[in-house]
Order: sequence, then C-alpha cells, then structure tokens
Amino acid sequence: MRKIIHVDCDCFFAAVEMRDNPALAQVPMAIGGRERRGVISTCNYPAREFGVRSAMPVAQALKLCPHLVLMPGRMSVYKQVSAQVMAILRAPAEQFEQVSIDEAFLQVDERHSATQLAQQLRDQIWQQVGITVSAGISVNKFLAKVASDWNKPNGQYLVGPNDVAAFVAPLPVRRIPGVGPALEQKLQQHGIHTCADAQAWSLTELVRRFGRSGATLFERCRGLDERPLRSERVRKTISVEKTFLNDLTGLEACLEVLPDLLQRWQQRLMHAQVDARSLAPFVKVKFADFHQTTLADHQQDASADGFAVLLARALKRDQQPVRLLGIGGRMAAGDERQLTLFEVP
Ligand code: TTP
Ligand code: MG
Repeated sequence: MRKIIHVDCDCFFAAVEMRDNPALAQVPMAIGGRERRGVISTCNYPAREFGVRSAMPVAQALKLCPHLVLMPGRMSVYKQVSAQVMAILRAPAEQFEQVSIDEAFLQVDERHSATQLAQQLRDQIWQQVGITVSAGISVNKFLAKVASDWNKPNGQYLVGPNDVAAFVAPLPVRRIPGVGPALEQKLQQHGIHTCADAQAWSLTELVRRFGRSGATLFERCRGLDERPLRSERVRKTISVEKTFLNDLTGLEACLEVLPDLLQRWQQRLMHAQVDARSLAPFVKVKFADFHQTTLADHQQDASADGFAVLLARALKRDQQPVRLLGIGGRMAAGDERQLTLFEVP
C-alpha cells in the first residue's frame, strides 16, 4: 500500500502578503488589480467570509466586501517562497511531484508514519517560511488531494486504508478532479450526485454514457487511483536565445551574433555535462511581427557550421527583420536521463 501526502498552501499569495505585513491578516484582503476587468487571484480567509473567491471579477468582490484591501501581487516573491516550500517537501520524499506553485504530492517510505511526517513538514514550513499549509494523507493521489481540503486552513486529514469506503461514499462527484460543472450537471441528470450513486453503475454503462470520464469515475468513486507520481519533467532540450534591442536584417547580421550564442550554449552544456555530439541541433527565429519558426536537422552537427546552415535555411522562410535568435540541441530519444540527472540551474 502506498503512502501519499498532498500538500497545498493556504491562500498562498495572500499568505505571503500577510507574512510580510501582519496587519493584513486582520482585515479582508485580496490579490488583484483595480484596473478595469481585473480579477481576484486569491484572498485571505476573512475575505472568503464575504464570498470573495479566486477568479472573481474585482468589481464583484468589492460589491460583496466594500472595504476589501486589494494588493497588486508580487509574483517573483511568490515564486521564491514556493521554491523554499518545495525544497522542504522534496527532502523526505521517495517520489515527488510538484503540481502547481503551491501544491505537491510526496510518496513516502511505507515504514514511516505519514501522519507524523506531514505534521512535521507543516511545522517546519511555518517556522522557516512563515506560511501555513494543509495536508492530506492517503493511499493514492486522488484521496490525498481531496483530504488536504478537509481541514483547511492549517490542518491535515488522514484517509487510511480502512477508511476509504466510508470516506468516498458520501463524497459529491464534483469533488473528483476532472469532474467539472458540465459533467457534474450531466451526472446529476442521471441521478448521480455522490460517489455511492456512481458505484451503482457498471463500468460498461458509465463508459457508454460518459466516455473516458466514465471509466475514470468508475475507479474514483471506489477510491481507486493507480496513477504514479510524475517526477520532474524530463528535460529534452538545452537552448539559449537572445532578443535584440534593434531587429537584425539579413543573414550576415545574424551570423555575427552566432559566436556569442554558441559560447553561452556551450557553457550550458558544460554545466549539464552533456556532449554536443549527442544532440541534434535546432535554431529558433522570431521575426519582427513576432511570427516564430524553429528548424531542426538531425543530419547537421551541433557546431558553429551546423547552426550557420540551419540559420540560413530558417531565414529563407520569411523576409522580415529578426527580433530574436535561439540555438539549441535536442536529445536523441532514450538518451534523456542524462539531461535529467544533470539539470541546468
Ligand atoms: P489555490 O491553491 O487554488 O488557492 P489558495 O492557495 O489561494 O487558497 P486555498 O487555501 O484554498 O488553497 O491556488 C494557489 C495560488 O494560485 C493562489 O494563492 C493564487 C493563484 N491563483 C490565481 O492566481 N488564480 C486562480 O484562479 C487560482 C485558483 C489561484
Ligand atoms: Mg492553495
């Protein structure tokens, strides 16, 4: 039996703002611009009591909560905080999958208490990063994800192997990731509101009525989910590019910047400990009107000469001046692990 923990930060962007300015914790506050047609990214829990929600137009949020404090948002800070959180979560995991900026799955050693580990990680994030997170612990990704919402904010919930049947039976099908409003409505028309309702249907019937979603529903409504954690995306290419202050005109001008690009690219390869000879070269050209083209050729070497040939051919595709040039190399299929092991920072 696997042990999976799903961790999701509480009102993430808002939590970072409240950490840096604790006065904001006492008032309803949201991240969102006052510009026309702006939407709310997220809001703190006091704001949620007024009905303010993510993706809601700012104008509507202000109607629900006229004294809502609006913050413009600081994406670069949120990314840094996210990286800190992810580093803490990744450390004890046997397998790790980051799902979004504030959310990740960990698969942990079956011999350890996942409940204790989750508590420990939440404490550590609070102490070292200064925000609260919630966790769900269960035997698969689906159940862990639903469980992390159960005691939100700043809580955790365990769905143990013996609790699965009782946990899913009353669960509204809408809580199953992948069941959106449209499918929910369709299911309701067939009398399916909860997982228990769906369990009464055979696999054949579910698939006949709802296609592939029906097959997934058949599993999820029983609390089944075999999906493995998807570890880091495999890196298949290494490339560098440059946007020019003034557009370049003609092949000559483009060839002049090639040595500089090549040098930067070779540095990347060195860091990644990858041999240029194992890569198929490609060039990328973005023209003045932002039209973009990529040209690859396995017959060419990933060398100065090879790139020059590709560049000449790519430029023939459009007569416009060039605003961006890029060069890169693609791993041959099956050779990808090398790049994963030596990820470039
Ligand atoms: P969520 O985890 O969906 O939301 P949250 O962390 O703000 O709140 P919760 O406590 O319910 O988990 O999203 C994470 C961040 O992603 C959120 O802080 C802001 C951003 N985001 C948007 O910018 N727009 C959106 O519509 C959503 C849903 C999230
Ligand atoms: Mg969140």
